[in-house]
Amino acid sequence: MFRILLSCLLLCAGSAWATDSSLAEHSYSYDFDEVNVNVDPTIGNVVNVNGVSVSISGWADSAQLVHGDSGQFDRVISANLQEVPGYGWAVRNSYEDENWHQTVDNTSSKGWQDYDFILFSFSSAVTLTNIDFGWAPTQEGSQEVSVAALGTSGLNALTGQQSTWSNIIADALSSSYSLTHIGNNQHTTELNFTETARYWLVGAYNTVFGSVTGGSTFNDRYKISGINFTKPSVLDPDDNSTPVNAPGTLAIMCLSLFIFALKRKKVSRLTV
Ligand SMILES: [Ca+2]
Ligand SMILES: [Ca+2]
Repeated sequence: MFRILLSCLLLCAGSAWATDSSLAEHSYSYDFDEVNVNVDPTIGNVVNVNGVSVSISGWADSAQLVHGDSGQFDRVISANLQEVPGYGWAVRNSYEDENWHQTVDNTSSKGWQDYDFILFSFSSAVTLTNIDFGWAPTQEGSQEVSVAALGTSGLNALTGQQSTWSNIIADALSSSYSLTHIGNNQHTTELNFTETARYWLVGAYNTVFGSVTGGSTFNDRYKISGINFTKPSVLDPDDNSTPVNAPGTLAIMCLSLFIFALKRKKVSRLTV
């Protein structure tokens, strides 16, 4: 009987695991209706997107490393974010004046090579799937964007403000993509990440993150108007079908089998 009970318990545990592994994904859009400028999405003016808190912060390599700087001021430090109404969000790094027509860019009228990035922080791990752009000067050359999914070490390197972009994404999944024109002042980029992360860097094309075939550097500048992301969830509320291996159903089955086994043993004793 103990064997039967043990088998039932193992069956229940195994089936519960099978149910958890069949995760569904939900897609969400964040179009900056509300914005919390912070590295920590749970602090400040918390913005909730279907149960996920999101915040944004600006970053650029516009400070000099103590040792080993290339002469292009390679150290990544925080930068200001600025909304350009009707177009999207941009970064104003420490080189740029307040009244400029701001963009997320790798261009500089002063000849510096610096890359603006926006960090998206999420309260739980998500997969970034699309980036929307409110403006991009495609007449100035092909427009590309770089993206990285940061882990804890990358986040610490970023917020420590003593690292280069190469240091920050050393352990991260990263890639670069072309922008696709979809309408007047509207561009989008579809990403192909399958992993989840709480921290996503999105910024001006930097080949350290990955190269785009036929891409062009130091001519990328745009405003970011929104992102799409997916979040894994255990149960799909839109799915009305009854799970075959529901743990509750299995628990009842196990209990029935256990009672049946108990009765059978009693009968066996009486017939001896
Ligand atoms: Ca720089
Ligand atoms: Ca380009």
